[in-house]
Amino acid sequence: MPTLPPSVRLETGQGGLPVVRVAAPTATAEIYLHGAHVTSWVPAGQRPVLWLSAASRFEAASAIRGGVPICFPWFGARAGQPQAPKHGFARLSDWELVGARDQGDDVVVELRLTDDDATRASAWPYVFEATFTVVVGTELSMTLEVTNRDTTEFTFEEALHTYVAVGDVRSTEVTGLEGVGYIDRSSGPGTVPGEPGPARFAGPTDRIYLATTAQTTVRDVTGRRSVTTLKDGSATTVIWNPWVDNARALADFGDHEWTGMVCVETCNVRGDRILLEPDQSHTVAARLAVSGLSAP
Ligand code: TA6
Repeated sequence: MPTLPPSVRLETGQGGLPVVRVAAPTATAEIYLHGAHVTSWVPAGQRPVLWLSAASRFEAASAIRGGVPICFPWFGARAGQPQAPKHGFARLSDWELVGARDQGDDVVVELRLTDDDATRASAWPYVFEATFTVVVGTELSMTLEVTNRDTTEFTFEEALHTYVAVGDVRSTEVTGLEGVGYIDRSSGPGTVPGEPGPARFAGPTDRIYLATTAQTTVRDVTGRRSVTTLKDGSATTVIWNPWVDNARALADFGDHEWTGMVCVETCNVRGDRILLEPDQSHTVAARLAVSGLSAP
């Protein structure tokens, strides 16, 4: 167990799972070791920025519903491997707490996941090291670095599957993806041409925007605030809201909770997946900032 500064405590969280509780001068946060899952970030004077389902399971066999699940080393279903867990094994794995430190008014927490017998027997059997660094402050910065420790090349997909809390998704828009083509998973596998305006939500929405490194902003009109995501090392952005029927179908998602969230995910998936030769590393990062709503 690493030595922790007074701003960081390792405690027992929901379901008896270990949780890192951070109290920085400018924000609080919670990070479960199960999945290296950031479940809460609350900058001083703000409401929680991350959405977390009241129906979430907190148990070893399940992913936490809300916060920031890490999808790795594949996204969605694993092609040809129906038994493989959706979105990879990282969000179901127990990560190691490597250390934590104060950095000015911010707090830095570092977690690590490496291959083990279970991952080597999985649909992605490679030797790897993944480090997840979270900086908690007026911004929330999350950086996932993956290193190939194997003797052969490998490819992987990844997503920081961020659930943003909003006042009402029906009056929320996401800017920054104008003109970017996307795969509309609600309607079919083909790529749809980009739209001139912001993304708005009027039904089930599950879109994979390919080849975009752009910053996005969630403009939450009802909640009267904006949440901006600046990304680095990411070529794909996914947005998701399940709407009525899909939310009902998910056991760990309250029937009426869909109005209060939208996922804006910093990813490298499908054609944007990452190839690493032995000893090479790749880093993907998302930096979230919150502000009052400015005029469009
Ligand atoms: O990122 C969008 C998505 O892949 C959707 O298709 C939707 O199913 C969502 O993730 C949640 O997946 P989960 O496995 O957590 O239920």
